[in-house]
Amino acid sequence: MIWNKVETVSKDELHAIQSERLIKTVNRVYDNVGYYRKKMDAQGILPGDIKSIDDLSKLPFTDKYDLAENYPFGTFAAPMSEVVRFHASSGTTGKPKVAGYTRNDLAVWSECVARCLTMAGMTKEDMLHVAFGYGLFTGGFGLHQGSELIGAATIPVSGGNTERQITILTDFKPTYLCCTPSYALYIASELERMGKSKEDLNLKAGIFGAEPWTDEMKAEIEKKLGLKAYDIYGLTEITGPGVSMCCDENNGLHVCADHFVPEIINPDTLLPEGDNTVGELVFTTISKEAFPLIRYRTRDLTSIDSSPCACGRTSPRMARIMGRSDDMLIIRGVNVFPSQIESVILKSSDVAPYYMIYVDREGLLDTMKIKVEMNSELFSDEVKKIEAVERKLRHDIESVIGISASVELVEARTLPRFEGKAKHVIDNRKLYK
Ligand code: DLL
Repeated sequence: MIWNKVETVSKDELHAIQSERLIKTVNRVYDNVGYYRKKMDAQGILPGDIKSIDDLSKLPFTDKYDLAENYPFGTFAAPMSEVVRFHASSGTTGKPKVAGYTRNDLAVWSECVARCLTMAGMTKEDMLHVAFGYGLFTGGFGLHQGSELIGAATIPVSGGNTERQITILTDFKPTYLCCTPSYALYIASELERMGKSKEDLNLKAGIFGAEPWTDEMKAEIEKKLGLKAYDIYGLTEITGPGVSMCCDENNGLHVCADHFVPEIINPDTLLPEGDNTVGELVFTTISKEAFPLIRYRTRDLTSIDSSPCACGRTSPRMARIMGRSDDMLIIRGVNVFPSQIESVILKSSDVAPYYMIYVDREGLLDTMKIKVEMNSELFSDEVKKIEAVERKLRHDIESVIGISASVELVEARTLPRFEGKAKHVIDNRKLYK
């Protein structure tokens, strides 16, 4: 099932929609936002130079530092009288990134989330348990609005209070659950601890996102909660969740490209990359009124595939996010993504899917220690067996990331649990400001 026929238009039709909307957006920001006018003037570009979407790469990039400099509302392109909502996300720059929405911006966002939920097979007959946080974070409100637009019965549980989440899951018996993948795993383990199982639930599918996760984690969640897991992607600056979502074919996330135009660039040369090459994802919003963004550098690393999908949608698909360029750890000169370590841990049946990565610097040498929780069977085993599992994990991790790391198995339930986005890395080297 497809929510909106625009998801299946031909390449030429999409090109025409994108071109018309880009031209409107460029005029809007040039006329209303000093920041964009100055940047375009400095590069000698006038709105008239943008004649179609093919001219996108003539426009300057925007990044989180530009937003911090113009905090909180300096890049808004609508008067405050038109703004009806704010959301914000904390940034590494110290200032939150603030998004403003007009009534129409909220309608477009809901429409995109409705498309995503439909990709997961949700209809008005379904019931959605929303365990994403409600508040400045976009997760709760975003999924909520899309679900109501479809007409599904929507439960605004928000994050936290896991026992209450489980009571609602077992009593209301929702057919869909949405939250971060790490919280889904936590809910599964608490369910077990409370002496319940997936048989007490009625979940058909789960819609998970807001943080990087792996295929192994997907398989683990599906097994433990007895559902089919879908990946939803988005970021506050672009709209929130609903920028893209995977369909049943599970071969990438369909981007709502009639509203958010994706590009992949090489983060070093800033030049556009072709299809199926990994690089930094950049978005231009072409229908937003309050907070349009031109060529916004997300720092997320992925690739784009524009070939048609067997589901019938023609929208470009992004591969599962492999990490953020600013989450990437450089350890002894080697680039390491936490997701690489996670996939090794999740393949081992001797440990639980809970881990923390500690990075330190001793003298001039970077060190990395990975703490992983044992599962209860291993915990009751003899020390020799535990040491053998530690050795195997150390070996497997080294062969995936290319450098050595120490591995320590710790008792079950001793590492932190996360109700929102998980934070798996503690970097004590203080290399960055
Ligand atoms: O996390 C919006 C969201 C809410 C998406 C609920 C999906 C579900 P921010 O807090 O601004 O917004 O964080 C955006 O989270 O740039 C990615 O690095 C990461 N992220 C979001 N979705 C995914 C995903 C929301 N499916 C940042 N896979 C983004 C990997 C994701 N990373």
